[in-house]
Amino acid sequence: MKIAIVCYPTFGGSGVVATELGLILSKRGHEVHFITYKQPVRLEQISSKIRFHEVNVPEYPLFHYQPYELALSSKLVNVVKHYGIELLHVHYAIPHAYAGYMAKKMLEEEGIHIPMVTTLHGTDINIVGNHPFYKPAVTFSINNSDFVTSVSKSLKEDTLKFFDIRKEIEVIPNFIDVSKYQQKTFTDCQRELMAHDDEKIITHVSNFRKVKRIEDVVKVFYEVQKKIKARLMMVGEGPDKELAENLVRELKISDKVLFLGQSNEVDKILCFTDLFLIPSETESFGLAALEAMVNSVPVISTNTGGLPEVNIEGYSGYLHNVGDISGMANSAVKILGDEQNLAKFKLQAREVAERFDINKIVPLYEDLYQRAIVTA
Ligand code: GMT
Repeated sequence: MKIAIVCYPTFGGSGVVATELGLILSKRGHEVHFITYKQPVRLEQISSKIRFHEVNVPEYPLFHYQPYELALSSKLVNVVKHYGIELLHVHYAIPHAYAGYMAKKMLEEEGIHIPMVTTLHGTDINIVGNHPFYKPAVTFSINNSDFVTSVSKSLKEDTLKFFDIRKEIEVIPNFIDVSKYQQKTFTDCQRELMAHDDEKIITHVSNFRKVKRIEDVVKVFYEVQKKIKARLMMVGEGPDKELAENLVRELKISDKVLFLGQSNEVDKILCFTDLFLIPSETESFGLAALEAMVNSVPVISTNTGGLPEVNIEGYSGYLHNVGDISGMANSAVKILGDEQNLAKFKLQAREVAERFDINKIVPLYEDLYQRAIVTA
């Protein structure tokens, strides 16, 4: 198949899912064209089966806001026509499905009928979509997609609850390439540069947005380090970083907390991590938790959104209500405080992650694409 993928090219989340999906589809013989404003972070290899088309938005002084959707839909029309694309897979209802719909309509004028699959990742539904201002555009974009998928059951339920949806939503969970994490080369980890042998390493990775509640990460760690020798690795950049840094100083734990910034080496950090914290307000899925688990790292998370579909209570980790600092800290101590228990949770975290192996999930997309192409 010849597939065009539209996504955000950013670190983490939907951008990573879309990029990894495109890469594996190309390895399985499909031709994949990425269309976005910047080369996606994980799209390292361009080949005859993988192309990248950059969306440029011409600057016109007349426009107060430069029209990205217009530029994207025009780019989509050109790429579909010139490369004989058979299917559009857009990640995010707005603005991508919105622009995709316009492209479809323009192509229909020329007698070209192309199906559009929209994957919902959460932020557009739970945060942006729920803002009444964007509601009509999100509803329209979903209802006018040919096929719609969501990354968790919980996100599907939320979408049906918040919007007037006439389309069937199929759940296709996010995935991880388990084969990339087969051998743990602990010697490469350089654990000793990060912590002493008798200290446990706790990690948080996110874009430090408000929804991630990174102050809760610091508060939970503060409680844990009173009982267990530990260090906290904070990986990422974002608007709430300063708040967390201030809190660390206030609590006088600066010597135990490292802010590592944005990193391309998250797997290396996870390799020496003992426990992962993700106390988010909501997560449609929680890819960061899955990335921790495939590295055999147990997870303490909140019990909102799709997190309970990824982190299994009492098995791969523990789940608590949003803001339940003492609950999360107690569970962390329960896992870290007993070496045998920690070893058991590490194995179990890995076992759960394997259920989301890319080779189990990608055929679900291929099957959907085939159905979409046949019905176009
Ligand atoms: O969580 C973020 O800030 C990034 C966001 C995105 O759009 O990339 O992540 C969303 O999509 C991911 C991939 O499907 C999910 O794993 C995240 O849970 C989801 N984030 C939220 O729902 C807050």
